[in-house]
Amino acid sequence: MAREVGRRRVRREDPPLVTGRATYTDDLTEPGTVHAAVVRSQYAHAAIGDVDTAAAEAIDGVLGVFTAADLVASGIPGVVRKAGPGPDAASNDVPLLASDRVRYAGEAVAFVVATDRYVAHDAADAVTVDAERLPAVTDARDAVSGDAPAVHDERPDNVAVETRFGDSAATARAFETADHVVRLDLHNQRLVPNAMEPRAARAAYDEATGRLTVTLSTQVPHRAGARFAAFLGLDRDRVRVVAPAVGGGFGSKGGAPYSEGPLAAWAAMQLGRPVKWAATRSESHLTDHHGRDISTTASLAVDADGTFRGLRVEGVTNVGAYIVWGSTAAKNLVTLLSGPYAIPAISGQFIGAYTHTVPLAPYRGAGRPEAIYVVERLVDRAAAELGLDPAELRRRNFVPPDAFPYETATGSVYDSGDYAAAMDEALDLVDYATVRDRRSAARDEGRFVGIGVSSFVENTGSGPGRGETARLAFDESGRLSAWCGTADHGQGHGTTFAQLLADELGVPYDDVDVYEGDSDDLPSGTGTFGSRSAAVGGSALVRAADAVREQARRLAADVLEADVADLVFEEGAVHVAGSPARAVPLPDLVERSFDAAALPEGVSPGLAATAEFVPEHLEYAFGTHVAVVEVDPASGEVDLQRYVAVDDVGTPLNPRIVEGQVHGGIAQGLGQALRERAVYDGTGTLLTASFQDYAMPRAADVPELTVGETVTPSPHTLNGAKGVGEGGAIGAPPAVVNAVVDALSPLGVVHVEMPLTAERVWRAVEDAAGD
Ligand code: MCN
Repeated sequence: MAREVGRRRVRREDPPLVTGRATYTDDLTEPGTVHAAVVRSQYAHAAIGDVDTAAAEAIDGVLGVFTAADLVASGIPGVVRKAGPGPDAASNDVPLLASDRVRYAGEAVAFVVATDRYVAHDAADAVTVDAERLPAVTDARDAVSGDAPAVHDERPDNVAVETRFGDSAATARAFETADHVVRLDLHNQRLVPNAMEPRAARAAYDEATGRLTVTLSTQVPHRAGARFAAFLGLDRDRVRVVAPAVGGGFGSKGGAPYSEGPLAAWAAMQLGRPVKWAATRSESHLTDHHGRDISTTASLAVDADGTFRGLRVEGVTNVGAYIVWGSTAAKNLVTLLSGPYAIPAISGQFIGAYTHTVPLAPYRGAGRPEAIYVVERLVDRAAAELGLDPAELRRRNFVPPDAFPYETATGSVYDSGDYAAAMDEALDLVDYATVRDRRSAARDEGRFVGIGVSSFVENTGSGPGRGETARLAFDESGRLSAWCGTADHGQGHGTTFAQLLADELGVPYDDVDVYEGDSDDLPSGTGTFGSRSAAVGGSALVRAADAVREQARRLAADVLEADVADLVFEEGAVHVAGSPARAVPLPDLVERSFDAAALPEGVSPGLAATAEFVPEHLEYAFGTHVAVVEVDPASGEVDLQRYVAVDDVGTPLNPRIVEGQVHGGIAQGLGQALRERAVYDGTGTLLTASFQDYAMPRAADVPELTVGETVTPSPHTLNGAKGVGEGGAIGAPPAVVNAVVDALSPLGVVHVEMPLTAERVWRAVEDAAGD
């Protein structure tokens, strides 16, 4: 049988998704469902007095208007605990509904339920909140300057988390003895996650069974179930969370403690009616936890021959009004500061600052793009100052292929890689030498062509210790059903996992059905984030397949009258070792497994197994991306002419899906590099609260992408896979910024802050001319 893994199968999940037939949470319209809307703070910072709900309650069709006082009166906590960012973070609870203070514009103050969605929104408008506006701070550095309003009275310095890392003495020695030091101040701007489908929840409580069913647009059904149970004081097994079709998440639906789902569940229990809430697009902009927002000052110590000696990074992260996952990004950032390079000494400090902005959470890459941006901008700066070719400088410092496993100065252990091979492939694909020649020729004509390289490494798999569960079962017709605790929300697990299992068990691809997204299906599950599903979920499936093969061998031993130890499972049949003709095909064994009379003693009917894979390590995917641009210094317009990406994701299960993931990531990375930015004004009002003001990349902004690969399997996963979901968003921003700075270097431009809008590029040119 031809191998399925490695085939470029078209995604089986696409037909319903692209023809509008998929069911998302907000499509659920069971009779009896009532609708919720949220009263939100207009102000970023205000003291809250009376919340007057009388006018709203008087509206026909309104079933309830709930405030923080109602939650407390009903005996539930009124807060969700922060998501546990670790011992280095200050602790805070996130209120479900604000009571005495609001801390960001859009924070929930009251929850309205009505028979009709429009009535619910009208009623929300009719609630009057007695709010005394207070001064706000939205910039992280301002927040910790000692001269800013306190976001939480108990932390007047606004420091939410503080992390020191690395050996500062070793770094100091490297800086003292190195030939050169290059330094850059960078800001990695705040982004809105912008999933296609805004967040949504529908909750129904069944009095008879005492079970709550929450249909939720989520990346983590099991985790969400645990959160709902804890919040409502229900036993964990009384809560079922189902994720139907989920229109993307990018981290924003990864289990952060949002208010609306738990409130819908609580209201459903109070009212005895199923309650549905779905965010409007503006609510998404205002309240989906944002990403990035880290300012750094970074220096690289480098010798004249280009050898990297040390790296020092100090940064301030804007965690927003509550620390939700705020230190995760900083932690990922620190662990990746070596990039793909051997840098002997790395140290620094990060502060997470509270501000009057929506909380920060992981967003595609979650600290990894921020780290690689710092490193890759510094590497290009060093190349420019040393007069070295940027690709050559990278090559001289890559961790060599014979050095794996390689432990970096910040404690990450890279599993496997050949970083130069990936870069060489990318340089070949873009035809680096020719582009560099064209760039020189263009300069002679007064045109500004630039080429930017970015090489990266990224931790994937979300290990160690965070496992995944999978279950396999054949039915009597011979079809294989697979359940996995990962939760597809656009990645194509149904296709890739079926391919994986087809090979593992020698069954036709079309006979494998993959199910995810229902917490009732499996005793435990972790979910989909951190590019972990292929590596960790895939390994759990392989382990379950191992167990099924073992069962098949035991059944075959009876049929073949052979010792189990002499039997081999191969190509969908069990045969006696050395005698392939003495074989029983799997379909026969499946049939036999349901014949109780034929089963050996102690063997239960059916071929089925549940297994867990708990990774002990992370897997480090890597790659090199190259952008070619032409910049018009008079207008500041950037013309992205070519984009080449070479990603090494270990063993690709489905290269077409890998490519699709790389494309998607690059589109988001280009969005960050060129267009997107969440902007708060000084009062804490989000100025970019709609697509009119927040510039998402469109199809026309993404050039034809040339995607290549190298393949270095991970020794840590059972299928050789590393993750791919975030690589594009990591590689693209530095590739584009490096290209634009390269193009403008003859004009003295050394840096342009993202997003590289025409105005910013033009100003950078003007500023350089004025220097
Ligand atoms: N894959 C593969 N071979 C590999 C690695 C992955 O064929 N060696 C396939 C997988 O089987 C899966 C897809 O590629 O179908 C992505 O796999 P993986 O890298 O394991 O990532 P996850 O499935 O765990 O998805 C999470 C990742 C993250 S962290 C973000 S953010 C992101 C991303 O996926 N958000 C997405 N891609 C997204 N794609 C869509 N459409 N929507 C999102 O919200």
